[in-house]
Amino acid sequence: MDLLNQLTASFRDAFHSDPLLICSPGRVNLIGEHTDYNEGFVLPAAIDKAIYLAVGPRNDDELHFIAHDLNKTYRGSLANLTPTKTWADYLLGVVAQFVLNGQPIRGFNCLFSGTIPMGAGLSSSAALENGVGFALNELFDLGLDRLTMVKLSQRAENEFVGAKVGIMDMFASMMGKADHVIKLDCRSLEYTYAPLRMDGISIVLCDSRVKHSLVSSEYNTRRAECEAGVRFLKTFYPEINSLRDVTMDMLDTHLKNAEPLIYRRCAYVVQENQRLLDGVAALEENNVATFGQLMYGSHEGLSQWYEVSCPELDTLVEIAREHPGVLGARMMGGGFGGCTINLVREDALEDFTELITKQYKARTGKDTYLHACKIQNGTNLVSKAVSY
Ligand code: GAF
Repeated sequence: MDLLNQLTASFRDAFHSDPLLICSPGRVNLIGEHTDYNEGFVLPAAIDKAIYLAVGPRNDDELHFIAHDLNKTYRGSLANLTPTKTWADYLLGVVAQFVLNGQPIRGFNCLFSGTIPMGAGLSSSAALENGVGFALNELFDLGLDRLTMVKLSQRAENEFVGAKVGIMDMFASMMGKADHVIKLDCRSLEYTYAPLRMDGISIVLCDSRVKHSLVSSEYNTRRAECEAGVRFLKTFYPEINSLRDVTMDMLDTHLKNAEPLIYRRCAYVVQENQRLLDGVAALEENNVATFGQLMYGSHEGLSQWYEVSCPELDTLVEIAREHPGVLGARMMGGGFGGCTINLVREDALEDFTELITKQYKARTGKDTYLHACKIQNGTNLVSKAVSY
C-alpha cells in the first residue's frame, strides 16, 4: 500500500471518517545561507520529500494528533495551548498562532507521516508547520493567502517552539514551484521564480548523519554577532539597518581591526549575498560551472568565516571536490550536521555515489546516505493541482 492509502486507512481506523490529504514538502537551498535573518537573499526550492497530513474537522474544541512514524499520539484542547517540548509543539504552535491571530478555528484530527529524512536539515519542522496551517485554512475555510500562512508558521517556530529561525524554510516549503528556484528578498519578501535549467545535472544531498548539539545555541550566537556588527557600524553609518546595507569597504575600514571575530561573521554574510546575486546571474546564462564554484565559495565561508560547519560536512565537500563530475557542493541549512547539497553530472552519478560512500566511511568512520531530489510545488492539497 502506498503512503497516502496507508494514511487514509489509518485515519479512518482512528477517527471513523474520511480525511483531507495535504502534502507539505521539505526544502533545499542552492546558495544564500544564514542570510535570511540578515535581511539578505536566499535561493531555496521545495523538494519531492514531504510530510503528508490526513486531517478532518471535529465538532468540539479537541485536538487529536497522531505521529504515524513515531507511533505517538497527542490529545489536547484549544483551551490549553501550552508547549509540551515534544513533536506536538510543531502542530500546537501553529494552532496557537491561528488563535492569537483571531482565526475562527475549532478542534481537528490530524495524522501525519513523511518521506523527509529526519535530522537531515531538510526542514521537516517547517513542512509540518505549513501543513498544519494549510489544513486549518482548508478545514475552516479561512481564506488566508500563502504568505500569511508562512508568517504564522515562522511565528509558531519562533515563539512556541522557541527556535529563532528566519523565514526561508517556511517560505520555500509553502511557495515552492516545480522546476524553479525561488529568489527571495528576505527584507521586502518580494520573490521571483527562476527556472532551474540544469540539463544532465542532478541535485544530490549527502547526509552526514550527524547533528551536533551546538546547532541551536550557535545559531542564536551567530544572529547576535551579526546584530552586534550592525550596532557597531551604525555609529559610523546611522542609515544602516542590517547587514544587507553593509559593504566590504565599511567592514574593512571600521570592523576588521576593532572586532576581528565580528568582522569575519559579517564579512561572510556580505559576501554570501553577493555570491547569491552572482549565482542567479550565472544561472540566467545557464552557466552551472560558475554557479558550482560559487557554491564551493559559500561552503568555505560557512566553514572558515562563519564557523557553522563541522568536520563531517567539510569532509563531504572535500570528497565532492575531488570528483570531476561534481560542479559544486556545500553544506546546507543551519549547519553543525545535516546534508551537503551537490550538483552532479548524471553520467557521473554512479561513480560519485561509490566514491563518496567509500571515502566518507574511510575518512570519518561514518556512513553517508545519498538522496537525489527533484524540485516540486509547495504545500498543497494532494488531490488538487497547484496554480499561481
Ligand atoms: C535554518 C533556519 F531555519 C533558516 O531560517 C536559515 O537561517 C538557515 O538555517 C540558514 O540559512 O535552516
